[in-house]
Amino acid sequence: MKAFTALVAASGFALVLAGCSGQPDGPAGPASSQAAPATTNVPTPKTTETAGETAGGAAGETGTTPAAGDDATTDGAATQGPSASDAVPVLSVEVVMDGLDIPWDVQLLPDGTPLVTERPGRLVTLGADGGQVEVDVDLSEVVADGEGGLMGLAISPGFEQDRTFFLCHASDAGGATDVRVTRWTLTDDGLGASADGVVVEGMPYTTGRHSGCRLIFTPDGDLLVGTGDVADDVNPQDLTSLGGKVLLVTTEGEPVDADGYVEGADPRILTYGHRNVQGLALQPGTDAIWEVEHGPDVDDEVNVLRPGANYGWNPGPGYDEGMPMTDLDTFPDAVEAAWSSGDPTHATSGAVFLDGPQWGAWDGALAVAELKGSGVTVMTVDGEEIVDEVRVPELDGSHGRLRSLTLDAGGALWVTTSNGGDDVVLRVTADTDG
Ligand SMILES: [Ca+2]
Repeated sequence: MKAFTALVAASGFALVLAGCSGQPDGPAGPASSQAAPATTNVPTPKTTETAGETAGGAAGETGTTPAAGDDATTDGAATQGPSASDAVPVLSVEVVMDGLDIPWDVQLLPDGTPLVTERPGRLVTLGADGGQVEVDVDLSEVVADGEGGLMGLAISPGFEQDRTFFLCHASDAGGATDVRVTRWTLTDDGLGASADGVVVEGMPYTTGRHSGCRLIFTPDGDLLVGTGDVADDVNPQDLTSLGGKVLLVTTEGEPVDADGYVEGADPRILTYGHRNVQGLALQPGTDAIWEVEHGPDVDDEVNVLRPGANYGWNPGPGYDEGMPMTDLDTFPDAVEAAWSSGDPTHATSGAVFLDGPQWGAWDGALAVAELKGSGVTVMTVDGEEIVDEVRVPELDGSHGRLRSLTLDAGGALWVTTSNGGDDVVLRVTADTDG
């Protein structure tokens, strides 16, 4: 951690995470966050056979058993201590939005209103009457194919002033298809949006496979962008390619440190050697960025990011998926994963740190969603070590494949499903009093 802190300090990338919930909202708490329904509204399980990760039939983490309820992880209750505050919480699960098609990301505006990206290229919200409505925005440049399409979403930390949000998506606006981050302005009524420029372009794209593309803000107001290797054997270790990386840029797309983090690299590259970054999460109370990526047939990874570090994926030549996720033989300095799934993979996707006393024993733990595993695993963290893991029983196989996790200002957990039809957005509240 010292080395990380030194690198962070040297780069001017000072993380101040007090009170950070991993959700880039402003301080205004949504009124709705405290108005959690008291009922345990667990809907009819939607675990029927559905499309894989992609309609295009990509393999690997795309999975052919989306509702299998992978049970490779432990299922016991965490035992952290005797006090009530250390109790494992009881969760209430509410369906907030439904009838969606691969809702890739959900983020909350400062007033608590959700914005949801659907991978085919739609942006959906809740209107003033609480009804579900598609945002009127021209997303015709979005290329939706396989795993690619409209993916990550981040709300500006200054949204109340600038009404700005950011999208990460495949695009044909530049001629050849690439993956890019674009900036948008939401109308005052929240029902429309207009384009406000390109932040990062030229992230590679091939078939849609391994397209990334997770966005989160740092507490300094800069953007972290998790990218995929697009199933190309060169990208992860190619320091001129933006594929298989985590990028750190300003909201104008400039490198936060003009000198960069990796010698000889594009200065926007914070870390490299990733396969397909699916989750990024800021750890409350520390200066650590955690990252989740898909392994091939084995070894999904959870990593703690250190600026400039190599995370060891090098599938060449010929995109050999038998190569290790962290190739220490070739790259002795590569950073080993904080957690690895082993065999089989769960197709770990979104991640967020749970934060708030209502989470009891899980307060401060890393929650990781699983596509193939069709659930959420809560990983108890001690510093940079994962010391325990437990599957969340209320979400274990209950809603099929789960994609993204976001914490709202009140500490409730928002979850998107990824079943490829009649998908939902869930809001999960915790209680340790019962
Ligand atoms: Ca690795």
